[in-house]
Amino acid sequence: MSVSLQVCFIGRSNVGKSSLIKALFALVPGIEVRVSKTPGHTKKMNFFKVGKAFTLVDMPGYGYRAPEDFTEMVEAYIQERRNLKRTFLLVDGSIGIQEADLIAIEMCEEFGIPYAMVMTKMDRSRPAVLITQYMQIHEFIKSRTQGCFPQPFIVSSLHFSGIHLLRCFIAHVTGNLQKVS
Ligand SMILES: Nc1nc2c(ncn2[C@@H]2O[C@H](COP(=O)(O)OP(=O)(O)OP(=O)(O)O)[C@@H](O)[C@H]2O)c(=O)[nH]1
Ligand SMILES: [Mg+2]
Repeated sequence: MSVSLQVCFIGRSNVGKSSLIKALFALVPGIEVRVSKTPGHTKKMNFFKVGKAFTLVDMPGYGYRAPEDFTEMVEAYIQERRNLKRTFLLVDGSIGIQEADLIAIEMCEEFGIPYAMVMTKMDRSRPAVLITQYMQIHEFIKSRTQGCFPQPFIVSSLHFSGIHLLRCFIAHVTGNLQKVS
């Protein structure tokens, strides 16, 4: 039996993982993602199938109010990583990389999994703050990571900014971008 290709979303609690999945694929039948103002809302890994194309994996958040079994649950999944094509590590665009993110980054680096950073909630920051954060994250990726895709995505799930580009990237990494002749 073939297992669907997967992409997963990790990040601190409340960074916007579930909201991003909703913004990306809410029109797909069966994708009903729960989001909440309360950090630590997603307690278990949730798998959402996008038809037969691929599966999205919504992770519980780490850091504040993370589930107690977070490390075992997520590390076990990441280590096994059958058919995991890309991991998206979400960072709050208005505050940048935090201490807790460094642990997640280390985990991705240690297990050698290809990952990309996504700056969330871009609607909350003034353009000057956003560009400063972007440059800092860009510099961090360049100087301190090996397995990270070189350019961070910038998104707002509220305003749907940057969503189309990320959707195309996911289609690309899962081999679903149709060739146009
Ligand atoms: N302004 C703004 N708010 C957002 C955006 N994305 C998410 N939020 C808000 O941030 C809060 C947390 O969103 P979730 O998507 O539940 O965050 P999460 O990372 O899944 O959180 P946990 O499951 O608790 O780890 C909610 O109140 C969302 O409405 C965004 O792009 N812009
Ligand atoms: Mg969630």
